Order: sequence, then C-alpha cells, then structure tokens
Amino acid sequence: MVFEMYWRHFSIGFVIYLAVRIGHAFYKKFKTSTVDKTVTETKSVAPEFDSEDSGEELVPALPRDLQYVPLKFNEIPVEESLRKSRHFYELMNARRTVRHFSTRDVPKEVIYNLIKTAGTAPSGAHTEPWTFALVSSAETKKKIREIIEEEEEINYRKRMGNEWTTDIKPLRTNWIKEYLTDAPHLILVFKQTHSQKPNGTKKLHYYNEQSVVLAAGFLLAAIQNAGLVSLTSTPLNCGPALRALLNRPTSEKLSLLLPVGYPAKDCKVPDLERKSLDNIMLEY
Ligand code: IYR
Repeated sequence: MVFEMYWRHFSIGFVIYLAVRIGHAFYKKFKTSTVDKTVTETKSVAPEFDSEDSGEELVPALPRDLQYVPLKFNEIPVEESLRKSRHFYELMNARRTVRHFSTRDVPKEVIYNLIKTAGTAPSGAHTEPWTFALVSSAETKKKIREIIEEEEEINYRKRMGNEWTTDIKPLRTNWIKEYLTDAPHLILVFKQTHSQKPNGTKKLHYYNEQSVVLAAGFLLAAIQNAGLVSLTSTPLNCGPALRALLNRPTSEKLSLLLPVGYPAKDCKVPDLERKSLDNIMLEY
C-alpha cells in the first residue's frame, strides 16, 4: 500500500542513492590512481624508498651541521665563453664509438684521472652512487670476455629477436667481442642502489640511475678529452656474473662497460650524421 502510494518518491530516492554510490566509487578510483602514480614515480628515483615510518630514529646521511663555503667561480669574458663552448663542441662532435682497439697500453695514471672526473658528476643528495671497477689484468679481461660472449650469443640468437638484430645489422656487431681483451683497460660502471649510514642504517641512493648515467657522460667526455677512445656497451644479462666475478655486493648493479684505449690501426667507423640543432631543440 505504502509503496503503491509513494512509488515515485521511492524511485527518486533510489536513483539518488545510486548516483551517490557511483560518484563515490569514481572519486575513490581517481584518488587512488593519482596516489599510485606518485608512488610509482617516487619508486623509480628511490627504489628502496618506503614512505611508511619504521619508527626508528632517523639520522641524515649528510652531516647535520653541514658547513657552507664560498663558491669558487672564475668568471670569464663572454667572448671566451663563445670560443670555449665552440671548441668543446668540436671536440665532443669528433667522439666516435670505437669497436676495434689497439693493444697499446695507456698509463694507469691517465685512467685514474678519467675516473676522478667521472666522480665529479652531480648525484642525488650527494650520495655518489657509483663504483668504477677498473680491469687491466689480461686474465680478468679474458674471464669477462668469456662471460659476455657466452651471454651475447644467446642474446643475438634468441633474446633480442628479429626486429632488434635487423635494426643493428648495419653496425656489423655480433657476439664476438675482441675489444674486451684488446683494449688495455675496461671500466665497469656499477650503480649502487643503497649503502650504509655511519650508524649502520640503510642509506638510500636517490636518483641513482640518473646520477650514474651522468657520471658515465662525464667519463666519456674525459676519455675524448684525453685523446682516447671508448665503446659505450651495456652487456645484456651479464650483470650478476660480472658482479660475482668482481666481488661486488648485490646492492650494486652493472650499468655500463667501457673499454678504454687507442683505436686499432685501420679502425673504421660507420658514416653516421648527427641531428642538427633544429632537430634536437625547441625554443620557447
Ligand atoms: N649489446 C649488443 C648488441 C647491440 C645493441 C645495440 I642497441 C647497439 O647499438 C649495438 C649492439 C652488442 O654489444 O653487440
């Protein structure tokens, strides 16, 4: 009886109820998806980051009373900036990736300077999340070559697939890596995902990916500046075996392997062009 008399009211009430429920569900979904995105991005710059408070007393990784000193800044005239920037561009534009190395030695002192230069790169919260493993002994280079060639053969034959191997065919690469034993030095760049604070707690290495890649860029520039050549290689699936060979902890991941030395006598490089300024820059 009551329903028959008031069915219109009941219907309107039900529709309002449904609208509120649906609206609320959408609101919740939108809210969590924005939160999820933020968490994902935070995780990508600090993978070990946990926003939950563990309850332990936190100590900053840098000294609490960090001192400040005047910036050492040598101002140079604008004309000199122009000359130097042009000169540096020409130097860097002459850099080429080299796959054929001479066995000619390079003094270790030079390599130490290159690695010191790489270590001047900026890093997240000044964590300096890099380890440069310098390998110059013939025996260890041979072991590294064996590990890499074994994995690279599988990479080329199975893992990379047709599209990838077709794309790189003009570069005439394969799994045989003579440069690993010919070059006098190999520098393996490891990124440290975390380390330890002086009080023994875990020190998070924010932006370790970006920091290490920046350091590698500095290293490549330093190699070019020193009149040497390199190959920016990323040995696929070799990280754990190389880490074990060099006794590095699991908190370190292999980022890059750079052979450093002189080019082989008749070394040829592909005739490639670089994009022009118009193609890499937008001005606003
Ligand atoms: N890492 C392999 C394959 C390779 C991949 C790319 I991308 C290159 O630009 C060149 C080679 C190798 O070093 O042979």
